Amino acid sequence: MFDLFDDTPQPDVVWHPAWLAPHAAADVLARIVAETGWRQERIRTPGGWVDQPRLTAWQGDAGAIYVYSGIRNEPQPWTPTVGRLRDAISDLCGVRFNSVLLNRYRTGTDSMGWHADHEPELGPEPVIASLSLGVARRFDLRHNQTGVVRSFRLMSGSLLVMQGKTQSEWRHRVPKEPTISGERVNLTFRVVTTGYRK
Ligand SMILES: O=C(O)CCC(=O)C(=O)O
Ligand SMILES: [Mn+2]
Repeated sequence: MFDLFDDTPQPDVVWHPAWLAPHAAADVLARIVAETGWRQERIRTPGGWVDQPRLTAWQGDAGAIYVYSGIRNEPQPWTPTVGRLRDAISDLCGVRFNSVLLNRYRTGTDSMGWHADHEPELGPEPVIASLSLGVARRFDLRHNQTGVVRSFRLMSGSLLVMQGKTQSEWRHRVPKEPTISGERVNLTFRVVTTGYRK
């Protein structure tokens, strides 16, 4: 509920908790799991190379190359289901998304650590639309300056649009929840400047 006297920081997000109905979200999840070319990427840590704790895929328009954590992502072509979601979510947001990162959290022990999506090819105030499918997981946003944390429970079919200074002034993560056994797939639709990376 809005509190007129609460001046603690709030991230610039728009949340649609039930953008897709549960049955539609389940149908979309099954299609995306089957259509996608999932990859197990490895990342360098102080202790050596390790598997990322999730599977990923990058789809987009030709030339929408995205580099993060030292991984160069050449886009795979849009699959039919993801292309339809891109069109609907682009209409909703008034932004023509040209790429999407798919993350597949196989169980509650798959996760994503604190980070911001602030690579230069995303521009200074990116609009990133995050669609969740499958088991509900916690999503935390932490304000860089104050440490204030805002938590969401991202349910199947929910759409969280991050915009404005959400990437420059906040970090976000999907923490491990070892008691959860179900699978979750998340899609973050993005606009990357094409031609930025060769
Ligand atoms: O799985 C999520 O909800 C977040 C994914 C995310 O932060 C990302 O893809 O950059
Ligand atoms: Mn992110």
